[in-house]
Amino acid sequence: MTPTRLLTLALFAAASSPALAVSNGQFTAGLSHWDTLGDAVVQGQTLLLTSAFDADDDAAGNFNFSGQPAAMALSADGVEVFAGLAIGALDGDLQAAEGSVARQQFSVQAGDTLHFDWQLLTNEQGTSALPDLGFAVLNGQLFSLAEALAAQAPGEFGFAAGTGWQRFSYTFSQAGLASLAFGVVDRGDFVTTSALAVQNVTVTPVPEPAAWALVLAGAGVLLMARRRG
Ligand SMILES: [Ca+2]
Ligand SMILES: [Ca+2]
Repeated sequence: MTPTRLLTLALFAAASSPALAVSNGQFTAGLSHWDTLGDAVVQGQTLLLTSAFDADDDAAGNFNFSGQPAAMALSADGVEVFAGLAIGALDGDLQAAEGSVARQQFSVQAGDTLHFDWQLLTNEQGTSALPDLGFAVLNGQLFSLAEALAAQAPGEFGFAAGTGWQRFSYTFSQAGLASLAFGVVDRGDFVTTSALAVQNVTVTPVPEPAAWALVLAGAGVLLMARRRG
């Protein structure tokens, strides 16, 4: 095998391994490969999860997008359990009431990094605003993304306010099956809807050591060949 051929093969191996771990993370196939609870829809390439039970949740109009009601929190078949949490785990100073969740399991290698872009949207505003919560859960660990009170930017999808788009990143320390969930809950009461918008769920693979060893070996052989020539 020529040094150039070896290097080409090695570069191909480094670039192509392993395959992307998350299925339909761009939501181009709607909700395919995602398990959902409550009000979940895909609009464009954005997953939208709301805390709207029905049209009566909001004086500002109907913020239920799917026709499926938000699910109860503090219930054995409710929001926390579906997300891989203990009942009550989404409570703050005020109790979680109802909301929606999307989840997926996928395989990762140690060193792989999960990314997704998110934004909390809400109609909770002003002095009576309640701390509705947007959250993510990885392998049972809760990550509080934002409370509604942090939404100071203009909203999208008809919501009064939003946090603006932000990026979540997490690097796995161990290989295995990863359980990802994200969602949103009303807290303190059942009304005045909040939503979690999610885009671009991807896992960036760590290059496999064997592949990089081949790359370096190939580069070394090329250098030696050039010196001789
Ligand atoms: Ca609600
Ligand atoms: Ca609310």
